[in-house]
Amino acid sequence: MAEETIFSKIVSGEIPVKILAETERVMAFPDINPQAPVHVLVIPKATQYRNVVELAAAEPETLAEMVAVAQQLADELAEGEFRLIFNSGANVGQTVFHVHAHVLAGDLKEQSLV
Ligand code: DGP
Repeated sequence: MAEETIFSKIVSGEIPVKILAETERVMAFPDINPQAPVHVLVIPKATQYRNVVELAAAEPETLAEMVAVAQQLADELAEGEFRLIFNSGANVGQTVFHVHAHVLAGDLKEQSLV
C-alpha cells in the first residue's frame, strides 16, 4: 500500500489545485511556494514512487511523459526554456515523498544553482 502524501490527496481530488496540464498518467499544478516566475510541479498519478529513481526503473515512459509536459508548460507559460529539478532524499531538500518534477521558468540567470 502506497504511503499517503499531500500529492496523493491532490491526485484523488481531496485537496483541490489549479490543474495546468493533465494526461492519463501525469498532472501538473502550481507550486504553493514559488521560487521562480514560473514554478509548476509535474507528478505521476501513480502514488507508489517516492523519487525519480524508483519511477525511472519502473515506468520510464511516465518519466518521459513528465518531461514532455514540462516542455509543454514552458512553451505555454514562458519562452519555452526551463529548469527541471527532482529532489531525491530529505538531505537535499525533498519534503514530499511522491516523485515530482519542479519546472522552473522565466529569467533564472541570476539563480544558477550549478
Ligand atoms: P520538495 O522540497 O522537492 O519535496 O518539494 C515539495 C514542493 O511541494 C514544495 O516546493 C512545496 C510544494 N507543496 C507542498 N504542499 C503543497 C500543496 O498542498 N499544494 C501545492 N500546490 N504545492 C505544495
